Amino acid sequence: MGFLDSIKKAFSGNKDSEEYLNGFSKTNANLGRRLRYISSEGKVDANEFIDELMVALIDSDIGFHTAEKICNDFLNRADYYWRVRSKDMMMDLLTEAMRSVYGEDNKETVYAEEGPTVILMIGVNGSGKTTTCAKLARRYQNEGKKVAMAAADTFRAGAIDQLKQWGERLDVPVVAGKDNEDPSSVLVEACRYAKANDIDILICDTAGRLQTKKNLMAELEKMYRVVGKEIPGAPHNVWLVIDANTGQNGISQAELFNDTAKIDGIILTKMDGTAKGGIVLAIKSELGLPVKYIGFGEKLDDLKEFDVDLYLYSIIEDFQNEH
Ligand SMILES: Nc1nc2c(ncn2[C@@H]2O[C@H](COP(=O)(O)OP(=O)(O)O)[C@@H](O)[C@H]2O)c(=O)[nH]1
Ligand SMILES: [Mg+2]
Repeated sequence: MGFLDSIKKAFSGNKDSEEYLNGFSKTNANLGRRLRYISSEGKVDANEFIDELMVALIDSDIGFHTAEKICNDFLNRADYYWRVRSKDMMMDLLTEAMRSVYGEDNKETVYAEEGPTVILMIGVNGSGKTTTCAKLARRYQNEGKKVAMAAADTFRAGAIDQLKQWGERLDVPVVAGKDNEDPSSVLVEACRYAKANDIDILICDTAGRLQTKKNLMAELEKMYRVVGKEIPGAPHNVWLVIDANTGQNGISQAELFNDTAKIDGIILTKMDGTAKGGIVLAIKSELGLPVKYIGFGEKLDDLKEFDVDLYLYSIIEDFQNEH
């Protein structure tokens, strides 16, 4: 069985396959369609093929360096087969090259052995942090966990009420401070609440100010320190939320945060509105950070765990269409 067949099989058997295909439909319509065109039997020249492949990958926001890695990996694999130039074989080798450049999924979610597990959500304003807190709360609730949320974004007007409203809808307690209160003091209060109420998972929504590296570092360090004092080992998971539409700018944001403080994973939101789904590969290969979840919409259930095989198949699926 070829590589493409194996991910197609994984795709068909997965419960999230339909949401993935819908969520990545714009990327697929762009990348998958173009791959279909450039891999068609007519193309004879390897250089011409690689040039077009580079452009198609970059247009999906895979990023120059990662696109180059994929092309080189592909060429190494394709060398022997080049003369055969079967369309399916090309695609087989290309998806295998993408999978290989993605590498291994290197980080599992960490759960506290005892007491509350703390998840800290960070990221710039508008990236989707508050909405994603609610979506995560729903997921953990569905798993039978006792969940609480902390409204530690005390800077953005309306942010506290927004989280409180989600809390009411979900029937999840929200520990909130007052506007302009120090976010760290809200986190302390939330940790104490979680300990006193046997909470399994505490999800903390934080402020997302774009600021200088030095201030950002000081603010994040303080937050990590105070929760670590209240609950040993906390924050167990720090997830950076990025709006997929921001493309290469999102990668720069991730770089800034990653240089500044410990980040365990990325949550990419608003994938439903963009053709730039290649950003997943760029984040993993350029920053070494795994994508944990993908946001496919504004509703509570529109958050799916990231799965690399499902992802790869969904962004190139259109390749298989006959037109
Ligand atoms: N289409 C879509 N919209 C989203 C997604 N995630 C968040 N949003 C919307 O993006 C906007 C900003 O989200 P919010 O959670 O307030 O961002 P925050 O400032 O980082 O807390 C809101 O209108 C959300 O409904 C997603 O995955 N898809
Ligand atoms: Mg918010």
